[in-house]
Amino acid sequence: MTPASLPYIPSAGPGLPGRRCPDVSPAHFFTSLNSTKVNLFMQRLRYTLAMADIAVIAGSASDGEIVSKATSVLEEEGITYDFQVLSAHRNPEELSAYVKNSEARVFITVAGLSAALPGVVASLTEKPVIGVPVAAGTLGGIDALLAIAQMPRGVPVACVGIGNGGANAAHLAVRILKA
Ligand code: AIR
Repeated sequence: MTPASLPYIPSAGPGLPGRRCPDVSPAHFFTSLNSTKVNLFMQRLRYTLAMADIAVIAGSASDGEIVSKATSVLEEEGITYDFQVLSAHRNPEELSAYVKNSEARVFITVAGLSAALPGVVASLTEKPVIGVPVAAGTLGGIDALLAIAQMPRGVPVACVGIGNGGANAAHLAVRILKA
């Protein structure tokens, strides 16, 4: 797709240029702008959305397939959730702010490779954290599984399986909510 063939998005306010963007969703539009005001707005919006019972966080948009296995179960069960893509390695500050301000009662965290996300979330909250390993690289998800399961004492993460992990994470979260 050439830039000229992309949809044109008009300026969001004074000083912000209009631009051509491959993804016209509001979330992508706002995050793609490097403006303190807009980022602040996004941060507030995230906190508002964080009023859901469950927070689902993925390390990357590329984890979407596994995330949807979890969110499908939550939707079937009628459980409210908020979904964010926040990497422990790429967005540590945003992740910390989001977790600390979240009203969610359980966190479902999805990551592949050197999957620090579940452990980092568990270090930021005392609420239950479920980690879902993703088969993202050459090691078939074993790397993520071990990173999620081998947590130091006092920082627990409930680790589900590589294959059916997305769905089971949601089922476990629902059981925790009902306990
Ligand atoms: N990841 C992202 N930040 C830290 C890690 N470990 C994981 C994502 C994804 C994989 O790395 O959760 O499973 C590849 O991410 P990407 O964005 O390169 O496709």
